[in-house]
This record gives sequence, structure tokens and C-alpha cells, in this order.
Amino acid sequence: MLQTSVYQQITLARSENRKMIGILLDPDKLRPEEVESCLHAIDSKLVDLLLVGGSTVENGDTQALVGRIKELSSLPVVLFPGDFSQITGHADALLFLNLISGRNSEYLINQQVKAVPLLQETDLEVIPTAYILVDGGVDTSVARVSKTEPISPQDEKTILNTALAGAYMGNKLVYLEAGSGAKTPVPGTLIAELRSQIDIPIIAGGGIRSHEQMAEAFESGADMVVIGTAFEQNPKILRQILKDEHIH
Ligand code: 1GP
Repeated sequence: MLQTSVYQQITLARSENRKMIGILLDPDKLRPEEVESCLHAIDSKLVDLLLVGGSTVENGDTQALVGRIKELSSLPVVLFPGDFSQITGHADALLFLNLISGRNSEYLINQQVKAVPLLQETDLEVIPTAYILVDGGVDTSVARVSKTEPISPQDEKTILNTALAGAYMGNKLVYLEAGSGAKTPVPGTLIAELRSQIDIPIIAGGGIRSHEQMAEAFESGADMVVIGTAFEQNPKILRQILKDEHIH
């Protein structure tokens, strides 16, 4: 167990205006035997946490991947699961996702109910998270698997009201998700508008491939940026994306 909870780490960083970087590792793509070389490419001084999860993952793969990561790394591991079967007590925390941009009851309540027996067997830190899909210009696996439509970034009012409803419902984080491999990340203007209306931490992810895109999300008020595909395709790119050390 970590001494400070992951959520406390996020809120502390927010209060100190210290931006956070999460790297997303997908158990469907990364094998446990590849973890060691993958972790070599991750500078633990620049990266704050590892997120683990995917839209479609074979049973047991997340457990094996998280187990291997915990053997080799001291970074906090946060589950970012596509479904309840990816929950494992080997991780430190769980983003308990409420897919509130969609209207599919499976991802609004059913998956959460199915998660309960697994949660009762672990002492995972559970972080209720308002998860909002914003159209990033490509069909994404999260939209396909969840059978929900992302909200158009032009429909700012609906996105803002959805996020605020998520906060009123008790969610402790808002995750603005353009989807893995998105063509365009969540616009900075949208993040900035949400930042002016909400006090809980904001995570932005999906389609972030450059330092400029990361900086735009941070300057607009995102507290954490999640990078998956860019790192997966070229681990060396991470140093270029994170080059500006003043973010830390
Ligand atoms: C996807 O937000 C994450 O759930 C990361 O997206 O893979 O496009 O970096 P990318």
C-alpha cells in the first residue's frame, strides 16, 4: 500500500499547480515479458503514474500485467478498466468509471454493480470518475465497445453540463476522453471552460502526441494528461513530449 492515496497525490499536485503525467499501458497489447524494457523508457522522475486498462482485454491479462509492473516499478498503478473483469487487487487504485456521456445502462450502473464482489476482496482505493467521451475525429474502441456516442466538442454546453452533473453526483475526477488514437485531442478551449466552472481535478487523454498538445491541455487547466498510443508506437517519443521540465 502507498503511504499517500493516489487521490491525495492528485489533489496535492493540483494545489501546488504541479501537472501530472499518466502513461496508459494496455494489457491487450503489452505482454508481461515486455514490461521490463517498456519501463526502461519511462522516466519515473517525469511520469507520475501508470494507468492500466483497455477496451477489450482477455480475462487474466490485466492481473498478470499489473503483477509484473509492481515487481519492477514503484510508480503507482491505477486501473483504468474497460470492464469489471479487469479489476485486480495488485494495483493501487481504480478509476471507478461512470460513462456519463453515454446512455448505456451497462456502463452507467451495471458494470459498477458487477465490480462490487471483486472490490470487496481487495483494498483498492476507489476513485469515482466522471468519464466523458468527446469526439476526437475517429471511431474509437471505447465508443464501439461501450455502444455509446461521443459528444461533439462543438457541443460545449452539453459537455460542461455533463461534467457538472458528474461532480454533483459525487465523482471526484473528470476524465475528458477523446479516445485512444484520437485524431484531435480534447480542445484546450473546452478544458479551460470546464476548469472555470469546476473545482475537482480534470484529466485529459486521447490523441496527445506532441509536447504542444500536452502543454495546451495543461495551460488550459488539465491537472493530468494521459498518453497511451504515442508511447506505445514509439517509446522514445516520450522524452520529446515531456521535454519541458518546468511542468514538474
Ligand atoms: C485513452 O486517453 C487514453 O483512453 C489515451 O489515449 O492512446 O490516444 O494516447 P491515446
